[in-house]
Amino acid sequence: MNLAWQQARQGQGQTWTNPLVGVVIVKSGQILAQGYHHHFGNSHAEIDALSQLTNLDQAQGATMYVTLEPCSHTGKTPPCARKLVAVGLARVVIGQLDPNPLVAGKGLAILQAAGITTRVLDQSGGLNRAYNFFYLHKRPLITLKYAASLDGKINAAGNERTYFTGPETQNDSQKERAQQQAILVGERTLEVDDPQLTVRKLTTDFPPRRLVLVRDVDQISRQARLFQSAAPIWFLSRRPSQRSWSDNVQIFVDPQWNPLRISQFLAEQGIQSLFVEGGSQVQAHFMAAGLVDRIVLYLAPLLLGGSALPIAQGIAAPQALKYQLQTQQVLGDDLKLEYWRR
Ligand code: AOF
Ligand code: ZN
Repeated sequence: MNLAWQQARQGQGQTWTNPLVGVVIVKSGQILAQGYHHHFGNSHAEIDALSQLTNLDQAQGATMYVTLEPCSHTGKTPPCARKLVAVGLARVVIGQLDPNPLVAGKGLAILQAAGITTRVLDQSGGLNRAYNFFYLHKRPLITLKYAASLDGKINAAGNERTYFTGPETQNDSQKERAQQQAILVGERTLEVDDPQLTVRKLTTDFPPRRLVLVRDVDQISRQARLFQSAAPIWFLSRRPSQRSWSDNVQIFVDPQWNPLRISQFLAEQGIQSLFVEGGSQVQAHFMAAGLVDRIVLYLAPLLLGGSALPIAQGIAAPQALKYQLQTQQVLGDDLKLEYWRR
């Protein structure tokens, strides 16, 4: 299964809302074939591995290690579980069951009904965290990212963009961004930072949707650097637009956009992960709504002091919310701390 997880990881960044899946086929102590899900819409991992065999007869009596329960549905491709039965596998070891209701146990049932020996390990290998979260909670996994000083401030006062973390942190936050299906900023961040919200050194065919929460989308400057890239932009506007926009821009109107509505909206769009980048007001609202599942905190070695803004200024969470430290990492002079909701 370790090898199958390694296979699966090769699809990183290319499977979009589909899961990373890897497969190893073994017979008489020998690896016959390996495979993985390469790209959204392409063959599933099981079919990729079977296609490596010189002759499908080799699969007769073999064992397949597959990181995710084989599918039972006809989607972009035919059901894998039926194919595994047809080629005569003797045994299938499954990393985790598929939480997607299209499959959810039905793939396993097909294998069992055909007399194939099965075993489910209930282990994900750390893969597909957003995918699993999405189907379990029916909403995207929400990560809040911010950089703070030692006195818990997030930026210097005023209307200027402040950069107090080092290049290693900048690099890492690019990597974090690349793994998200949607990233969100508020209107003020758009004005003050003028971010592009793109993934530089792009290694994915599926850049995150760039979401901007605005009062009135028609007030947004056309000169914003956001418009320099063709990656999708979704404006969440309280007011409808009277203007025309380029093809990569979509406008979603709701007079009462708030974290819960944003989360529900993204769930309807099938978006499994959201990265809330700023500013402090938007982040504070997500905290207050209890909608922060994961926090990425970059701690920089300085005191900003004075009138700098503290984290979550002005809005308190309704009760204390507990998080658990998952990883810690030194990034140059900064420290990265990753927390998950308990
Ligand atoms: C994948 N790759 O290797 C496996 C998947 O839209 P479809 O037809 O590609 O089906 C996507 C679903 O198929 C996915 O949510 C999961 O339930 C199942 N298994 N999907 O993209 C794979 N094994
Ligand atoms: Zn499949």
